Amino acid sequence: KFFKSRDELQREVEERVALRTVRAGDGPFSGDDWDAFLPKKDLRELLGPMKRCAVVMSSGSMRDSSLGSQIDEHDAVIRFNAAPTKGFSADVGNKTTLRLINSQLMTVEAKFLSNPLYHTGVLIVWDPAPYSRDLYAWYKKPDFNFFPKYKEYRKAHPEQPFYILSPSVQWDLWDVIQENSETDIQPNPPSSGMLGITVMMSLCEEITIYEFLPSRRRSDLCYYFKGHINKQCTIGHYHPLTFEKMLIKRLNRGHNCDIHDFGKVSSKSRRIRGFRSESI
Ligand code: NCC
Repeated sequence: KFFKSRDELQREVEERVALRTVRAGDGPFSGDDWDAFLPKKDLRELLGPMKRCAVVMSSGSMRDSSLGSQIDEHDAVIRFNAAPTKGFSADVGNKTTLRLINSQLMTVEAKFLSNPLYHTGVLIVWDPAPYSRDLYAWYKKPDFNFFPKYKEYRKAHPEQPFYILSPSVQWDLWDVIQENSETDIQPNPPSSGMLGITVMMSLCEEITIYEFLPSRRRSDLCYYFKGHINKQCTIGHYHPLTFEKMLIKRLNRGHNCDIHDFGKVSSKSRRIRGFRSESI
């Protein structure tokens, strides 16, 4: 299994990890309020097939990268959690098309509803739901109960598209990572960064991932926007981050020197042309 070619591995990710978001009427997500709050359009319909997309990690090694203008040239940019652009655009760009956040941030961040950082682009939230992918079990006991906050946010910002990622995405992806790793990985969901890569693989023809595989700027600095030092941010602790990164290394279509110089990995989607016809 470790001798799979890049194309075989990519096909596996693309075929096994479908981009699904919670739709009104899915299991317990029914009734008037969910009907009103959950987006009607699916994500691919909303954003249309996009050509070149950038995935910008929150890594400390983005600092002093001067990658901002290169990132902004992409048709779409995804960022994670509380990663800002304001004050850091020379390194990380200005454009935010999507922001993938975890349910912990939503429940813990006091200013989540009012902080303008979250008001740009399409929001997607995910929660470390049970491996069973059982929507009823998850609904009763989410890891962080973000459901009330989600509804509040939708009421306050009805125009902003805000999706909930289906738990099948994270666990289908986890299965692929585990099956393609030499050792047992931790039974926790993939990081937001890895989930965002998979989301963009489903939406875009080409993706460029910045500072997931760290460049020569690598240090123990956790984030480009904060001073704290913690090497686990880069190698992982709760999330199977090291194994995610090994998988992404195997999917890279770019040159190794682009990883070294810019922390840059590129991938082309094989399935995107015309989008697959089945529903997501
Ligand atoms: O740290 P976090 O992620 O917000 O980072 C987003 C994604 O960027 C990649 N990354 C980040 C730092 C770094 N040095 N190297 C990297 O490769 C990772 O892919 C990461 O997913 C998360 O995945 O949701 C995480 O969220 C934080 C935290 O909850 C949020 O920032 C909200 O404040 C978690 N930290 C803690 O819980 C303390 C982190 O473990 C994972």
